[in-house]
Amino acid sequence: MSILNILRYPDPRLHKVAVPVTAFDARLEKLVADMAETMYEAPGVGLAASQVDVHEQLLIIDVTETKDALVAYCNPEIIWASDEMQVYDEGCLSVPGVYDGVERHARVKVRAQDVKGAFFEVEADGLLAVCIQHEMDHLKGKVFVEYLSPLKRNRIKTKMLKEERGIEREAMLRAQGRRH
Ligand code: K2U
Ligand code: ZN
Repeated sequence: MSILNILRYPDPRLHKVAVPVTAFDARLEKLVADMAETMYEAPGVGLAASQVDVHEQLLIIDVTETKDALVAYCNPEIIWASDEMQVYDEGCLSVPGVYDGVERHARVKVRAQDVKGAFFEVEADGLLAVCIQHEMDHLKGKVFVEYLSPLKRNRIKTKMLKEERGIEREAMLRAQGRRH
């Protein structure tokens, strides 16, 4: 298994719309395994394929404390959503260090396919409901900061770009065997 590179906002690839999964094969199973290793190492409770620059409708989630209940959702669709909404302080592995309130449906019912292509349905509330909606946004090319005000979003974009420049400078200096 491999740790995959997670795209960082505002990378434009995060806004690509994912295409349906059509091949339920060994490649897909390895991708799920690599995404799982990447998610647990981050650490996170969810990860969308879009975040690792694979633009197929695939997401993985494990909200358990024991980290032993991974579920892969291929071609997920929300088939019911509650009128009741809830605000949750969200984060994102593509926007490290940023947390803010986002309002979403409190409960959702999702239909998806597993890695073998078999259909299943999940009724979710709480953190699972938030995570499913957050990850499905990624498959539509949407990052949670887009729910925030333009002022907050621009400040986050500036902060992330500044950090990215610092990371690239560090990498260049390491490559040259020097620091500062
Ligand atoms: O998409 C991602 O980057 C994965 C998120 C999933 C998530 C976002 C918002 C709310 C719940 C889950 C990461 O897991 S962010 C880290 C995290 C961990 C525990 C709870 C909330 C966020
Ligand atoms: Zn995210």
